Amino acid sequence: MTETASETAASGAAARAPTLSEHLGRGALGGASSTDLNGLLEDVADACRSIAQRLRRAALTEALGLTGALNVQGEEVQKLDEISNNTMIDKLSAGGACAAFASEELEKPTVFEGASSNLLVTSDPLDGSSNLDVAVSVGTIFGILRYDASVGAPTIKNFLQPGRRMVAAGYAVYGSSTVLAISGGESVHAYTLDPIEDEWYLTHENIRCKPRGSIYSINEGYKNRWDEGVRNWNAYVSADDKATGRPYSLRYVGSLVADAHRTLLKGGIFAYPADSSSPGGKLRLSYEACPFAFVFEASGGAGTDGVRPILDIQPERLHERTPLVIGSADDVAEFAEFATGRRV
Ligand code: P6P
Repeated sequence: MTETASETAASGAAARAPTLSEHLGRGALGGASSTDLNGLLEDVADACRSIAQRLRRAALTEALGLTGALNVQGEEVQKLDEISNNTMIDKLSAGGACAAFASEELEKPTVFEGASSNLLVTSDPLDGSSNLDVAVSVGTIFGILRYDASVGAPTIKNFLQPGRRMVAAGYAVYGSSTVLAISGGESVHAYTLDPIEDEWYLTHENIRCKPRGSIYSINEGYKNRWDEGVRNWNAYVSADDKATGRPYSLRYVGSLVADAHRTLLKGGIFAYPADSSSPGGKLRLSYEACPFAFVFEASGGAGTDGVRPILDIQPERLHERTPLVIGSADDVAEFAEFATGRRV
């Protein structure tokens, strides 16, 4: 006989958390919930589950190191970048819920012929891969858009939509545990992969980013490249002033997903500003900045290019870069005051 939830609880066994699939079916995405979008997210989650498995065994299967190729950005491609990208393509193609896939690893989007879908996925399949050889947390980042399928097969132009038009976004962080965070724009939920059952279970329901934190995250090694406003902000957050909770602690993993996930859960601010060597910023607008800005705004936080909301920026090119500042709303607003010179 199947125990009721109260009987399960009475027996001392905690009621099992819902799986990702169950939670999506109960409307985890809020107003964005729909059969096709829920199905696509399950395909993305399947891809992240497979990527997690490959990462854990990479050193044992000679999957670490470089392929010897350069990607469209001119960056060296790690074997696991290629494996992760192919895993995403295979899972999205098999799922049939995605019309086309744009990726950091692909110059142009991959169109899935015959898919009866108007959903587009844009992704960095394995962000932070330069950290793989030293077993530091890395991640997968994704954003989901819709396009007008009446115009026929999607083209690169269909991806060039402001992040505000995304219908869902999220990321997986492959760290001390494997956590998948998703948002439909109204809330953010995160699921932890049970490595024994190989199943995603809800572990962080309705994540809220606190209005102000006490951690800042930036590569201070570049401070001589920053403009004056950023240097003034950096001096402010690291100054000793107990009354205003300063200095903040500095935490910088050098892996966007790890730094962003910590900022979402603990509050504070992550900044990768423009600098003299990267005048347009380093991080990519469509498949790194937009998904995180979407998630942070849905959690009550903020995401800007230092001044403007990331989600309001109209992309001109698929692999366009941008400065990125994400985190607690008050911390992000304070950064903008320094960046614009309103505070010194
Ligand atoms: P830097 C990793 O290479 C990455 O793309 C992001 O994951 C990370 O936030 C950033 O670059 C780190 O860059 O210049 O501080 O090493």
